[in-house]
Amino acid sequence: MRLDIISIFPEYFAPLDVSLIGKARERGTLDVRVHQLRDWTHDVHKTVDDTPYGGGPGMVMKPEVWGEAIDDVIGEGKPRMIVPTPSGRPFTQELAQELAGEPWLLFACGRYEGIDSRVMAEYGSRLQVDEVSIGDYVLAGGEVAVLVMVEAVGRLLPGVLGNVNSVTDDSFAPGSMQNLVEGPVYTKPPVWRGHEVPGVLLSGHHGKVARWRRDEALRRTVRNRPDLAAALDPATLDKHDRKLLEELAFRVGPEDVAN
Ligand code: 6GU
Repeated sequence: MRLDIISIFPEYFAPLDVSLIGKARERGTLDVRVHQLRDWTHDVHKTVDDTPYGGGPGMVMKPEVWGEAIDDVIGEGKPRMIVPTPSGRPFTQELAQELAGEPWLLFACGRYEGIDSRVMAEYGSRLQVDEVSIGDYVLAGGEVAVLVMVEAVGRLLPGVLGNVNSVTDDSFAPGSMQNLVEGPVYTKPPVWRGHEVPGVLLSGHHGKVARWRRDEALRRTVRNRPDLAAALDPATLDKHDRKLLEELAFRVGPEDVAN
């Protein structure tokens, strides 16, 4: 997969040299190219922004420099273009899976109040363009959001993760324990500072271990993600699940307020 990233802070992407993504780049699984937007300015100050039409706070990134940069980076090619912005569609595991199936992604990182909207209109008529948000909070720029997306997408590429199962076990992966977050995990030693590993995990009884893990996943989902718990499909719950949810004073059903 080829990834192009255009930003006024290319240094932000140094982490892509390390860990799983760095290894994938060394192997050639990932071809990551980071570009300095200011290389496409023509003035001595390398200006990339200007005041917003209609007034208001902050600055808007100028369309001309973005147009020249994107034209040069893509040439005759047609990458899928991702524009990180807090006003975008939510970045989810489903979108990560979809992006992992693309041969070429172009990330256009805005700073300030965003990029002149005509840039998205222009390329939206030639490429698939998605404005994407990584969550309900505001970052100073799209760079960190792009790091998040590249890591989430990169680990899904064939051969990037050592263990194929670590992808299918993901909390939000299709076919994992649907709509449940994962429960706690333990390794040796069996007792640490007086805290014991739950005995069932040492029992060697696979059925009991699986049941315990599901119980813990349900507990944690109710406690930390009442939104996911409220959306549980009753058809995916067995009698044991229902009993546990009852004990947690959690009712499944449309009328119920979370918790
Ligand atoms: Cl993608 N960009 C910025 N600047 N802030 C965000 C975001 C993106 N997603 C959530 N907050």
